[in-house]
Amino acid sequence: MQVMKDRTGWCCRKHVGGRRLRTTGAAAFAAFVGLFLTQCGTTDSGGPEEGITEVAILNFTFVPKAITIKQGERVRWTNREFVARHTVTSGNPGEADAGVIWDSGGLPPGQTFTRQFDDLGTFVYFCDIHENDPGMRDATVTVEPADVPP
Ligand SMILES: [Cu+2]
Repeated sequence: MQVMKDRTGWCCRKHVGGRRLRTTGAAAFAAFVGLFLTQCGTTDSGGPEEGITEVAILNFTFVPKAITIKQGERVRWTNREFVARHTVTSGNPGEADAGVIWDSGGLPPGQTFTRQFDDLGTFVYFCDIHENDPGMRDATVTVEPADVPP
């Protein structure tokens, strides 16, 4: 009899405790999902993305003109002109290496071109449309090993 009572009481407390735990867990999970969605939204709305370096194309110049990234990271060029189209073309204008590694083709204003750099080295590039503009040639992406401490 005594044992039965104890067992019942223990069972009830456990049951209540369990329900409370589940409620807390659900609230925590909802909060986690909310946080996750908020972070996703922030990323999608144009904030800085990890592993992507931004280069603007503005006033017939790549800005910044020389960047250094880690191996495996990406570079995203955005044409920020009002009218002019530009390209992001590897190599040097008029030389045999022009456009061999990559060539974005013509980018109208507002359009982006993204490329991942898996190979080490310094990659020179230019705009195939305005290759005689000083700001549109001799731009570089330097790729360093990912494990080099800053
Ligand atoms: Cu151009």
